[in-house]
Amino acid sequence: MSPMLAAPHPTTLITVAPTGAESTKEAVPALPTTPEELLETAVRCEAAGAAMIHLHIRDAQHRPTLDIGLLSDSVAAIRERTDLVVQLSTGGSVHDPLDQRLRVLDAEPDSCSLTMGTTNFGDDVFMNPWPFVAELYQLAQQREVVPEFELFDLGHVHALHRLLNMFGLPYGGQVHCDLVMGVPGGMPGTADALVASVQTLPSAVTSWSATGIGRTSLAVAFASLSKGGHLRVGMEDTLTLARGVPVKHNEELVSRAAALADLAQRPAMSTIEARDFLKVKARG
Ligand code: KMH
Ligand code: ZN
Repeated sequence: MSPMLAAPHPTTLITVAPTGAESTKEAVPALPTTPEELLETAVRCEAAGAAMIHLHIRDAQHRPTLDIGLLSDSVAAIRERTDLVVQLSTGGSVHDPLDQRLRVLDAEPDSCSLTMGTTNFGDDVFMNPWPFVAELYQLAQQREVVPEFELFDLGHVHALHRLLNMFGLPYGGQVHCDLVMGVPGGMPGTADALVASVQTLPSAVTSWSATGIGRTSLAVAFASLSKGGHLRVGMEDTLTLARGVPVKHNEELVSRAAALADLAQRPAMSTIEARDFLKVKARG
């Protein structure tokens, strides 16, 4: 007898990661870095089908910052103008100290990213030592913030097993992961690597998305949809729509993801559904 195929979720959670910490405004003028640009981006991406925003913010000089006042202002502004699930990056930039990254939760987001291990990151190192991961996770549980586990490598999947075994489920009881694929130093952005990761996810995982860096974006999106996963897109990860065609606005990447989700007959999830799907806390 052939094994039962689990039905994929009928809709697709689309997360937009509009800015990141790596590209400079000088090199990429279309990158949303000011509060006004971020807000406009959030509104347009929600209309195009995004239900969650993964947020890195910049200071007045367009440099990455973890300033709590600025983070709190961004969270409040996006909550006021959209119904997007607001996820703050706790990864920050490769230069951010661990104690500042822990303090991101003071800005009271709905969700926070939580990377499951140290990884080479181009010429840099993205530091996520185990004690930091464990502390951030327990802080997210206490603050009732839903983590999204960022998995850059197969070893990170193994670390997620360890974390859940040691500290139990996150706030809300759902376990949502994001495969970040194609980072130079992490796993490649291929269907084979995606399948290998998904096959070893802990049984407690209730949903996962995937994003492919740079040119791996489409291959990863197709692989994710065909394996029943969700999508993350945005200029944090991808700056071109095709070879030589720069992204002019994050909305283009979200619209393309929504079109792929439609083709897969799993249309974009609404923000209302996403809040229930991820079991984020109702905040004022
Ligand atoms: N900027 C990278 C070093 C996250 O947001 O949590 C880390 C990153 C992951 O973007
Ligand atoms: Zn990020």
